This record gives sequence, structure tokens and C-alpha cells, in this order.
Amino acid sequence: MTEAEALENKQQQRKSSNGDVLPESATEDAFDHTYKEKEGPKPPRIIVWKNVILMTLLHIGALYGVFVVPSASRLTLLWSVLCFLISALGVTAGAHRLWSHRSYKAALPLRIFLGVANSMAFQNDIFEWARDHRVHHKYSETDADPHNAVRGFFFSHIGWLLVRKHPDVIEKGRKLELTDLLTDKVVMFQRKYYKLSVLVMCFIIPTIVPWYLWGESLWVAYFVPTLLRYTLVLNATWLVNSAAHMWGNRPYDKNINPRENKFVTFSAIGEGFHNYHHTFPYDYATSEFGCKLNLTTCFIDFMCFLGLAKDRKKVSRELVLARIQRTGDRSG
Ligand code: ST9
Ligand code: ZN
Ligand code: ZN
Repeated sequence: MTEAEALENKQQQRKSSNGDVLPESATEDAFDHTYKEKEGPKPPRIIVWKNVILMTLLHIGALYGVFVVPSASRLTLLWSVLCFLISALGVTAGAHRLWSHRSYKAALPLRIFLGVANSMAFQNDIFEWARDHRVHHKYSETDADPHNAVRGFFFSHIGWLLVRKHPDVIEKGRKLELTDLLTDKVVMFQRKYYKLSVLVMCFIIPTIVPWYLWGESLWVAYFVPTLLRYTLVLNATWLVNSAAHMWGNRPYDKNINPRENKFVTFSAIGEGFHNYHHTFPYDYATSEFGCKLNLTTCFIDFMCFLGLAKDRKKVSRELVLARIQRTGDRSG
């Protein structure tokens, strides 16, 4: 892509649904066509054994949790689903659409809820999550992408959390504009008390509530709504980085890897329309279709209805159609 095309691309991305040009911060996550991977041998892969051991134990615990499911009461199963949804929203509506992309605005009570929900998901604090995610969009499928899908399914799914980062991820991440995150009191508070908030929200509350309120055994409560639920949310999220960067169609931009993947859309409560999302990262619905198959979009719409959210950015139909004509894969 030439420099002129890159500029046109950037300007197109900066037009909101009503034709307004969005602020530069809204395009901080737009793909950087000028970045070139360094030539020569790649840096060695340094395995972080502590993470390998913890992730293995977590997944063994979750697998055991599957066998414990039949012994769980109905209320415990319902509680597990609720914990899944709360933690998922902390990631999708919180760390992703609000804090990484600034695709809508949220009032303080909603930001507090999303911050607490995000700690239940235990996926690194919001600041770290959003910084990594902005580098992912800007340097997608290169050495500077934390979960570069070119390195294969395993690496983009979980492997990237088991090894030291490529130096380019850190180098490029340090150059990002992150003032909006640094000045957000909820983000900074959550970062300051992250370990404690994870202990309480991800482990203690999901275990204690079923035991205290309806007499579930601590054993079942620990393995089902806690370990199994946590592991399912992690894997649903990771599928966006792995499966949705490999399998599915590309109606909006056939030149990029991210794809529309129905299975991921379902498991990640609306985040599998990944070809659309990488093409228009600032769209609050992360898809062309509003609430269709997209629980997170319904949630944000409902928050707007309650007056807790506003200024949802949406790409106009004309811009989407023009993009489909220009770069979409229209073969099927
Ligand atoms: C987890 C995260 O699972 C999942 C994120 C997924 C994202 C998905 C996105 C998809 C779209 C959204 C869809 C949502 C769907 C949700 C569905 C829900 C149903 N820029 O980190 P260190 C600095 S987490 C700038 O140690 P190493 C850093 O500040 C799971 N700087 O790197 C530090 O600086 P200083 C739980 C950066 O040593 C220095 O570099 N967590 C950046 O290479 C070293 O940082 C875990 O399992 C950056 N981007 O280690 C593992 N990055 O020294 C937690 C870093 O000055 N992580 N820096 O303080 C780790 O253990 C380590 O990070 C590591 C790398 C081993 C992975
Ligand atoms: Zn992606
Ligand atoms: Zn994104």
C-alpha cells in the first residue's frame, strides 16, 4: 500500500456515521502500514515456566470442573452462567469496546461496574489489556503484535502468555498515546488494587456466594463457577485472537487475516465479527448488524437507554458498502 492510500484509508476510518471526522485518538488503533519487521534472525523464544505450570494446573482444574457439573445445584449452574456473563462483559463492553477503542462513553457508575466485572475476568488489568490490544490492531500479524496469528494457532491462542514478548511489542507499545487510560480514575484504581480485586472478584465471590446463600459445597463452588467459568471466559476470548484470525470469510477487507467467525461470535458474546472489527475498530457494535448475535451491543444499547452510556460510534451504511466494494471478498 502506498503512503497516499494509507492516508486515504486513515481518513476513511476517521469518518463517523454522521460524516464527522473523529479525533485522532479514535484512530490510534488503526493499522500502521509503514511498520516493517526487522530483518535477520528472530529473537529466541524464552519460555516463562511459571505461567506454563499455572495455566496447565488451571486447565486441569477446569477439566475436573466439567465432571463436577452434574453434582452442582441448578442455582449454582445459573450462578456460573451469571459469572460468565459478568466477566465477559467486563472484557467486551469494558476493556475492549470502551477502554481500548473508546467506541462509546460511559458514566462513572457503569465504568465502576465494568472495572469490577473486568477483575472477575482476570485477564491482566484494564490498562495492560487495552495497551496490548491497541498494539494488536496497529501492528496486526507482525512481530509487534502481542499475539501475532502468523505464528500459528497455539501461539495466538495461549502461547503468547507463556513466553516473553517480542521486543517490538514493547517498543511500539511504549510509543502509543495512552493518556486517556492514564487519566481514567477507574482504570488507574483497578490497576493499583489489581491483585486484591482479582482475588475477591474472580475467586472468592464466585465460590462463597453459592456456599453461603444456598448451601452449595465449597468444592463444587470452587470448581464450577470459579475455575471452569474462568477458564471458559479465557478460552472464548483467546478464540478471537486465534480462530477468528484464521477461519471465516472476509466480506469487508480480503487483504487482512481477521475473519467473520460465527462460533467465536457466539462464545465471545458478539466479538467474532473480526473482519469487520479490524476494518472499523471504532464501531461500538464491532459488527455491521447492531444487536444481531451480539449480546455486548445489546448491553451497551440498554446502558444508553438507562442514561449510563452515550455517544456510540457507528459506521454509516454508505461507508460500509463503499468498503465492501473496494476491498471486500465478494466471492461468496
Ligand atoms: C489474558 C489476556 O488472557 C487476554 C487478552 C486477549 C485479547 C483479546 C482481544 C480480542 C478482541 C476482544 C474480544 C473479547 C472477547 C471476550 C469474550 C468473553 C467471553 N506496550 O508483560 P511483561 C512493558 S491474561 C508497552 O512482563 P514479558 C511492561 O510495562 C491471563 N510496554 O513482558 C514492562 O515494563 P516495565 C492472565 C509493554 O517479560 C515490560 O514491558 N495472565 C507492553 O515479555 C515487561 O512486561 C497471564 O496468564 C506493551 N504492549 O512477559 C500472563 N507489554 O518493566 C500475564 C509489556 O517498565 N503476563 N510492556 O514495568 C505475563 O506473565 C507476561 O506479560 C508475559 C510476557 C510472560 C506474557
Ligand atoms: Zn484481532
Ligand atoms: Zn479491538
